Amino acid sequence: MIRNEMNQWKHLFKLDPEKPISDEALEAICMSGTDAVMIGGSTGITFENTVDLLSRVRRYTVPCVQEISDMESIVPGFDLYFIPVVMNSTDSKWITGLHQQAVKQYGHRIPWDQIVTEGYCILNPDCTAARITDSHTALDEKDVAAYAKLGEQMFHLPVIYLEYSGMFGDMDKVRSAAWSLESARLFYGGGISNLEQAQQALEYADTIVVGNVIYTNLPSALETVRAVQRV
Ligand code: 1GP
Repeated sequence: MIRNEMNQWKHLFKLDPEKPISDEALEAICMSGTDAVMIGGSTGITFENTVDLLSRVRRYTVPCVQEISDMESIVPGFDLYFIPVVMNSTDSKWITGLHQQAVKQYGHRIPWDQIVTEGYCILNPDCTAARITDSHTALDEKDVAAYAKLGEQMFHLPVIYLEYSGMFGDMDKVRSAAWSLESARLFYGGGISNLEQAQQALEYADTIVVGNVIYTNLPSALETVRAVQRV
């Protein structure tokens, strides 16, 4: 079952439906050997651009998951739905607020066996996600480790996601999160733009998420997959 397979995933490409991608580039991403393609982003996500990208990715056999940032853009037909809970947001809307509204509205139709809740800890103060969620990003290694442990042990979240979107992060913080976890998977995303950075992040993270470099340097993006083929 795909949920169990997810526990083996080491590499994800994250595609932003707002950003154009050619058929050739999309084919290269989907055929790259990545474990799954995640579709999502912080701004400009609509039902239309999400369903369009999903249908293009479905030409290939690679698993495809949606990371939901907005209730209006939820599209049926993904393999899994990743729901961020932003643990270090100062606004409860991003911790349980929107989630409660979604359950209230769609509760009877939510495919719970396809839902994967991610305990986000956003660490790049300049990224869009940090600004939108008003996250408290001035965190040291112990803070990050405590968030990771809290997410795993108190909320039983299956995934802890250290988000540095747009910059390559502090690997000491990734290590401290990794060491504090027992069973949750540790996702790392942010600024991975070449094979070496992918390898560095994989020293501690279980799964790396590669996003922006797809749009700025496709060959380098594709090279990051080699990091998991060696591990
Ligand atoms: C963004 O964590 C992902 O949500 C990946 O970050 O776009 O910086 O690769 P980049």
